[in-house]
Amino acid sequence: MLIGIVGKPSSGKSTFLNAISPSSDAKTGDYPFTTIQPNRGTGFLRTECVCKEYDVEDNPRNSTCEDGVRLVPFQLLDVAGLVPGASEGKGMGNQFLDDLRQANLLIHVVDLSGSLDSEGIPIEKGSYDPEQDILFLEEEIDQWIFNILMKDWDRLSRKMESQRSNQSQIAETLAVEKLSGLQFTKNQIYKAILETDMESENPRLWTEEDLKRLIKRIREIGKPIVVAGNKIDQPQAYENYERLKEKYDIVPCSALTEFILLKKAEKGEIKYIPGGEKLEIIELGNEKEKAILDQIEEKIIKKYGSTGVQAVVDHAIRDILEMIVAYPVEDHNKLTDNDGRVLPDVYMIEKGTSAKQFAGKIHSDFEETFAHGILAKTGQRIGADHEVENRDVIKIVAAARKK
Ligand SMILES: Nc1nc2c(ncn2[C@@H]2O[C@H](COP(=O)(O)OP(=O)(O)OP(=O)(O)O)[C@@H](O)[C@H]2O)c(=O)[nH]1
Ligand SMILES: [Mg+2]
Repeated sequence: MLIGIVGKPSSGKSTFLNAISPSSDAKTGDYPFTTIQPNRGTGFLRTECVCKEYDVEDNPRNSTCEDGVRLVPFQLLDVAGLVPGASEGKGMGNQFLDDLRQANLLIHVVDLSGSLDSEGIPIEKGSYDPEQDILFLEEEIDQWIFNILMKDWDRLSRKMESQRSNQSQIAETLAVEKLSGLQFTKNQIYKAILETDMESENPRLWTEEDLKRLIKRIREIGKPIVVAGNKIDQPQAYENYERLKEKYDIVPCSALTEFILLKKAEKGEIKYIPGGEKLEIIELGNEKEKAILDQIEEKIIKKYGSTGVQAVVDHAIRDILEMIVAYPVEDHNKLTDNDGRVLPDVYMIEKGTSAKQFAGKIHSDFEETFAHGILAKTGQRIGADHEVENRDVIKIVAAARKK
């Protein structure tokens, strides 16, 4: 799974990446376009591991387990800043968004303190309304997708007209010929077509306005945007958050604070679990340092519950993408793979995934050869359509491969 990090210059995208991905060391700076080439990273979803429930010592392979917390990795991509008019070539343009074709979701990092203009240039603190960023970024992303769809639209719409395609076939054609590279599936496109009042059944008669509404809906379904209200450590951010949270789904955060805490924990100065609700000061360093940490505790952790960075990711993966986790094993009694590793792997899957689809995630051959599954908890046999539940441990039994 890939999550893209987008936003205007200097909103804190690279800082956010560094705060969420321990292996990342992306360059950050208080001037626009610090990032030009995309930075990659790995983030982790923190889930309660099943090892405690089964009372086993696990031996993870595709993930890690720390004190009963299973860290499930996912990929992150931090790209160059986006400014209004990017789709017409302003700023760095939006060509670099092509790197985000594979993204399942976008995190929009917004400067909630309102201290940067729309192009990321520092201005008087609190003088910019962050709502503008939420609106323009959606427009630019939609325009990017629109431009991809419009390349060759004449030919494609004529083809669908001549084939007298129905809505399901239109969705199929759009998916296969245009939008699958952007991770949009036929089902998502079909849903969007049904939910959007198109002027005509015939795509060639769709107006530009129709197409824009359709794209917006496809994007909302297939590449949702989660707003990370960043820089809550700054003045005015709280007021902006209180005002905007009524209207938008925003998770308040301070990427810089999370990053500072992680570094201090690495040095052993504090005890801090990433995304944690509390920090424990071990070595005080000096009084000034202690005062900074006290401020962080008082003004951020106590006020907002955490620095919010992990909360953004949790909200994105659990609530918006509706991902759950499940553990495949070879031996459902010992919970091991063929090499005797206990609970080696865990997979993030969409809620509603069937046992057969889950099998296909583990190994593409498995979806075809799926015979049945066995639930470790009960020993119950499950069929292809059985819906996998969060934290299930499952043995997949494959039939001999069809020739
Ligand atoms: N106070 C405060 N500053 C932050 C926070 N997050 C990032 N910054 C600062 O904002 C500036 C820009 O951060 P970057 O992470 O480089 O921003 P960016 O969005 O990657 O910028 P570009 O790569 O230029 O598009 C840096 O000086 C960061 O230290 C935050 O949560 N609070
Ligand atoms: Mg950057």
